[in-house]
Amino acid sequence: MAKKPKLTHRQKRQVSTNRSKRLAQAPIEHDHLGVAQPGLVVGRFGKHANVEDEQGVQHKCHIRRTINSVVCGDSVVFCPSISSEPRDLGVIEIVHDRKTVLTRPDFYDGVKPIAANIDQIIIVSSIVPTLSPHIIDRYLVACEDVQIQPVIVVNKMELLNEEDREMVIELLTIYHEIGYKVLLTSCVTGEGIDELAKLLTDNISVFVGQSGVGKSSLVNQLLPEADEVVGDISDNSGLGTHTTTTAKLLHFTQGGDVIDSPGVREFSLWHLPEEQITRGFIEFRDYLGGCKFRDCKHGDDPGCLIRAAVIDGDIDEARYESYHKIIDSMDDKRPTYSKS
Ligand SMILES: Nc1nc2c(ncn2[C@@H]2O[C@H](COP(=O)(O)OP(=O)(O)O)[C@@H](O)[C@H]2O)c(=O)[nH]1
Ligand SMILES: [Mg+2]
Ligand SMILES: [Zn+2]
Repeated sequence: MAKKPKLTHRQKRQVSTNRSKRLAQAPIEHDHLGVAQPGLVVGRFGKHANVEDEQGVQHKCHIRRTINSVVCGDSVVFCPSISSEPRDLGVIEIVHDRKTVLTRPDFYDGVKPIAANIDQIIIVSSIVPTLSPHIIDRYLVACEDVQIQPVIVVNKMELLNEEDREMVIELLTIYHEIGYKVLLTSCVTGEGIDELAKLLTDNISVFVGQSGVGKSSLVNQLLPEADEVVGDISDNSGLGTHTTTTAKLLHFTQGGDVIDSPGVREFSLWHLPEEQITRGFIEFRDYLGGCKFRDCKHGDDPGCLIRAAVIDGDIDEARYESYHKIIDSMDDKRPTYSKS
């Protein structure tokens, strides 16, 4: 495939202006539309979206073509269809500014939004085969980048004996110390489920984590329609996940919402610049700007404050190693593109 020519900002603006002018001239069908009202986007598929009104009723809607993007979690103004004809849809008129936005890197379009107004990201890990703090660290960096509060959940805890349990708790102490919420859960014994439910109440959350750690199982415990997410698009099918971002927002029984989609689960950090990864280790922030050299890599560079803090025991050594492992892996993770 030919490489897409890069448009300048001026060119992009021109295209956008022309498009808006053309669409403004297009006739708008109003006959079947009711009064404009607030709504929440709970489903997104193809050119349509499902919007929930304040009574909890869902309306299938078109999206005004002048609107840049609509994703699950968006707060909108929409006109429902008042016609009895099923093919007459409502229309989303306005998308309110987003508090937060979860994005996905896309080669053609840069960074694409996949979900909006998320309050917290539940990072789920499991103690089988082994707990990987490094994977938790990767997710934490991504959460810090989008500035959404993370919660660390370690699931399948009932599989551990007392001794191993102590070890896992010890391993997680560092996360607690640097300010993160940590929750131990089990879908088998119910450990931590009430606490998790409390954290989810009044928030829009997303669950991320590797396949098999128990994300669906945890979500299902708290949904009124328990089989809503079971048998969902396979986490590891790898099929179509780059072309579609079908997402849905579901309500928990005790309050709070979850947004689920393959795109959300893919949420990763290969597109981040190095400085952003450094800032993603929140306990490093106190030292940033203090290293002797401006381009310090925080390795064995002379006069590195971060390394000094590790030696002094003020920064956890495992987190420091994790940081370098991420930096080292970044080049491999950027997909090679030009081959196609
Ligand atoms: N022993 C144990 N197994 C669990 C627990 N939670 C989930 N599982 C099992 O782990 C497997 C993967 O769970 P699933 O929810 O599909 O994980 P997902 O890929 O992260 O959505 C399933 O066989 C679940 O029954 C738990 O707390 N303890
Ligand atoms: Mg699942
Ligand atoms: Zn340094």
